[in-house]
Amino acid sequence: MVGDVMMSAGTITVFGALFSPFVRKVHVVAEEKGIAVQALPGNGPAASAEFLAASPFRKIPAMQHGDFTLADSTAIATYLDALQPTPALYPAEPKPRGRAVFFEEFADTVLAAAGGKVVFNRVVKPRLMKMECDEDAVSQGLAELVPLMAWFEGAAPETGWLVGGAFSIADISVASVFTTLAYGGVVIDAGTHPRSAAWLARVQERPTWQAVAAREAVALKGFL
Ligand SMILES: N[C@@H](CCC(=O)N[C@@H](CS)C(=O)NCC(=O)O)C(=O)O
Repeated sequence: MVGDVMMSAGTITVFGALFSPFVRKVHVVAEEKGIAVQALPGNGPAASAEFLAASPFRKIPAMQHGDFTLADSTAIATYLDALQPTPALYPAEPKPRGRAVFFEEFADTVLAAAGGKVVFNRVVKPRLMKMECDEDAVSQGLAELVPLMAWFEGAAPETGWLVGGAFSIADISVASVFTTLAYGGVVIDAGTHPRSAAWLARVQERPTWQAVAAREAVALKGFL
């Protein structure tokens, strides 16, 4: 929830643009938990002292909660899950918990790295940096995505969520990377990847996701 709706955890400040899968992940986690978010810009020539204090390596997202600061989406999601335990987004049982973190890592490392080559070159470079798209890098990213998306199609559930029957950080993390990939023209083909496409639609239909998507549309107006 955004704005003046005060919950028990109070308001957190999240630095960074919602275009980033890692920033979106943190916003959705907060939304699921009813934690109010103040969204502020992250890195750049005019980076604030507050952002720099929260993010030692100038990466987004970073977070401030009172006098506590933290960087990295997984660290922030873990913090928020402990701060506001319901609904739990990291399963408590050992096997689903491990599996959920595995999906989170899949999203944040291999999937984001491959997809990032496409999105960075097709969107960030031309629109933000006024640089030319490197088509070779795009082709490499697209080629790397093929086996990853094939694997994910086998892992995606026919119904419900990725891990243990409950919506979790696994769903948020992977869906957030696919959402950013769509900005770069990488859209899951429902014909060849029906389970993945249906699962992504389920995630993106959630009211919490929709709330963040509405803020994202406003924040990115004029950029995309
Ligand atoms: N593992 C980090 C990754 C953060 C990250 O790489 N963010 C990118 C934006 S998507 C960034 O800040 N890039 C700017 C840079 O590398 O200087 C997380 O989950 O938060």
